[in-house]
Amino acid sequence: MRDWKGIIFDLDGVLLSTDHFHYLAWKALADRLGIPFDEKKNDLLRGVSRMDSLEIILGERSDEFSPEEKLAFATEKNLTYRSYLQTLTPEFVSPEVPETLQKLRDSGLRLAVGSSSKNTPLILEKTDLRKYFDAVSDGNNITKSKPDPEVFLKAAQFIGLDPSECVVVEDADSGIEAAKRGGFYAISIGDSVTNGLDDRHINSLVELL
Ligand code: B16
Ligand code: MG
Repeated sequence: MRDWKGIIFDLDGVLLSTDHFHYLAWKALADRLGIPFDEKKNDLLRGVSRMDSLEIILGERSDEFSPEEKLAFATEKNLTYRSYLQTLTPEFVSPEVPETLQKLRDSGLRLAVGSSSKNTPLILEKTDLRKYFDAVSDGNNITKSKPDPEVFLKAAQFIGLDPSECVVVEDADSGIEAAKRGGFYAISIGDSVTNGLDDRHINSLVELL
């Protein structure tokens, strides 16, 4: 690898996966509204903001609801999702994740989180992962969601580096596109990235070492 100075990690799908919690929370809402929703559709929501996810779920029925109703739906989903997040513990994270983060830090790299999720602070606290990062950029400090590069550009700014000096690790097409649009080297992980925009693919974070 080139002489990188920093690594920006997407949270959900990279450092841990709360996919199933998202699924259960959206499913409860979709069932109540009589809208079909399954795990395959849930996969389309990776890295997508909460309100954009809601629009994907409502689909053709989007026009039936007012902006106020949509906000209430998103809040309802988030309350269910957060009740699942309360069950998170450090053991929920694969042991190789903190081990790898510590080794990367020890090698002098600056580390940041770049996540669309407004629940990032809660997730990092419950899993005890916050201490590995020099900075966190998340859904609370951005106005434009992935595939806009804002969340990663802010992360790079927070750790005092230029995008050309940083790697982004992502599990979703929207995040890989955001990284490339921001001028970052983009590494995909898992099997959900299919847009072919990634510079490199890994199967485990250990490969970053
Ligand atoms: P919230 P990431 C993303 O996290 C999730 O992949 C996506 O499913 C979710 O809709 C989005 O965060 C917003 O999350 O409702 O908690 O603000 O992959 O960017 O870390
Ligand atoms: Mg993700």
